Order: sequence, then C-alpha cells, then structure tokens
Amino acid sequence: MLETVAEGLDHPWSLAFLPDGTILVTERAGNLRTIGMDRKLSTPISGLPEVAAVGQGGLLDIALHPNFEETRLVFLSFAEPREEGKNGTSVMRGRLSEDLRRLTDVKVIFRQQPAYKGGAHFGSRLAFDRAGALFVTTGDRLNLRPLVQQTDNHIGKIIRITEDGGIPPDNPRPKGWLPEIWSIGHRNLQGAAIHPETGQLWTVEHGAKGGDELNHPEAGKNYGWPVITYSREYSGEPIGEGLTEKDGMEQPVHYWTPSIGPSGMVFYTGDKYPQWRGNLFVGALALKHLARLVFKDGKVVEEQRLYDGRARIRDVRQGPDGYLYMLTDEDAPMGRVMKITL
Ligand SMILES: [Ca+2]
Repeated sequence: MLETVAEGLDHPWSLAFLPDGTILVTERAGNLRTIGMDRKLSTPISGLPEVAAVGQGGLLDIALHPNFEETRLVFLSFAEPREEGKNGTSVMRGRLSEDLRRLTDVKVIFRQQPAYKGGAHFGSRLAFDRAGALFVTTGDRLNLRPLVQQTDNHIGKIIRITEDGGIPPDNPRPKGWLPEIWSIGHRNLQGAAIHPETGQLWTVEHGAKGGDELNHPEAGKNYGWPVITYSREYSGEPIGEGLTEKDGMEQPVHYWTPSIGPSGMVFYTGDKYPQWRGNLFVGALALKHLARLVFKDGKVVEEQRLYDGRARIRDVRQGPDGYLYMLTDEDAPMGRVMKITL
C-alpha cells in the first residue's frame, strides 16, 4: 500500500529526515520546504541562493551533515547560474535555524568546471561516507562528452570533498587527475548510496538509449563512458566505436536495456519489511516504477518492479521509522511524498 504523506509539490527532487522525523524536501524550481509531523507543507525556507531552473536543472539533492544535531548543517546540490548565461552543478551548505525557517552561513563549497550553457545532465546526488567525506555525482552536460575521459575537469565525474570543500587526504590522486576526482567515465549520475555493510559508494547513471548502469565506483577507476557502454544513441546508432568492454575500464555491476531512467536509491536496512532487508531500491523515471534489486555475492540475482506504471519516481529514502518513502516527479500540485506501508 502507498500512503500520501504530502502533496502539492512541484517536481520534488530529494528528501532528508531530521532526527524528529520532520522531512526536508527540495523542489526543482528552487524551493526547500519542510513537512512536519502534522504532514503540513511549509512555505519555502529562506536564505537559499538563486538556482538555474532550466530543463533538468534547479535545486537538486539534499544531505544532512553526519553530525547534524550539533552542527545543523544541510548540504544541497543545485544548478548554479554562472557567467555569460552558463550554469553548472554546485554544492552549497548552510545552517538550518531551530525554527526551520531559514538557512544561514550559506556557502558554496563545490563548483563543477567548466560551466556550460545548457539544461541537461547536472547529476547530482550527495552522499557522506563513513570517513565523513562527501561524494558529489555529476553529469556530462549532454554535449560535453569529449571531456568525460579527461581528468582536468568535473564533467562526468564522481567528486569527493570534505565538508568545507577541501580535499580529503585519502583521495586517489592518480597522475594528472584533479585531486577532488574519485572516479571518471560517467554519463549522468542521479542516484548514490553508501552500502550499509561495506561502506562503499554505489551509484546509478543514465545511459542514452538503453545501458543505464549500476556501479560501485572505486577510487581512481574509469567507468568507461563514452568509450564503452551498453547504450546506443537515441537515433539507434552505436556510440563511438560501439564497444562494451576495454582494458582499464570497469564493467557495471548491472545494466538496464531498455532504460528505466534510474534516479534516487537506497539500501533497505529497516525492520518494517524484513523480506526486503539488504535489497536495493531505485526510483525509475522513464519506466515509472520502483525497482527492487536482490543481491547474492555482489551480483544482482533478482529484480522486481513495484508500483509499475504509477508515476515517475525521483527519489526513495528510508525514514527513521523504518519505512520507505518516495517522491513522485510531477508538475505542481501533483508531486507527492509517498510512504510504502505494504
Ligand atoms: Ca560504465
């Protein structure tokens, strides 16, 4: 069963739970709101910077500082307006006031370079690892493919930074790589989660026509785009030389053809649906369902489509109550927060 927790949202993109169960939710157009225990949707929280609400861009992911209760720091990714009408994925942090109405001490801690004039493939998800470093996923801006295999930029990369935007001392740093780069060769990463047992980063990324991928990107490795891929151009033509494997480039753990359009993801660790514990849930935008993936020895051995055809699912998260919550990606007033009650 699905229960509507809140509705009236405009393309909600991400949610985070405060320790008391209050939900923070982003809307792509640039608003951050709360949903209280009374399930009322708040007016927008003040203090956020202007976002480039163009195409797929706008206010995107949200993550709480690992020690939020003391720091009250909230991290947000967004498409940031840049010089000459360009934009790019950036990450800001700010301090959430006790009354949940304002962000203060707002500071941008990461700016994807180069900026580009466009409205596509901004990524982006945020995930803190167990060392307290922050992963930021990006995209290839659709038209900057040639930069993805180059290591002097942030196009089609996973970035790992400190909470202040600095470089963690244990970043991989292969020769010629910007020190904030964790892995290269990605197309458009819109899902990321830390594995609850191994602590590893797992991600999903969109292919073009087919070839959406699940990976667990490791430090200093190359995930292949656009040299190797199970995807094809939207026209049906092969991408590049049409290769699917090459030395020095990693294979995905799992891929989807046709494309499901994978977005937010979570590994379920709660006690509300014991049969699902350890499974990975991925929101599907294009094929409108919630994918449930079962693993054995690190491989996907079973996949189920839940709520098939119901809505574009932008994000899925586990609440402090042990239930799963998901966001439907629709125009206002149809965007919702839904709780899976079974
Ligand atoms: Ca790949």
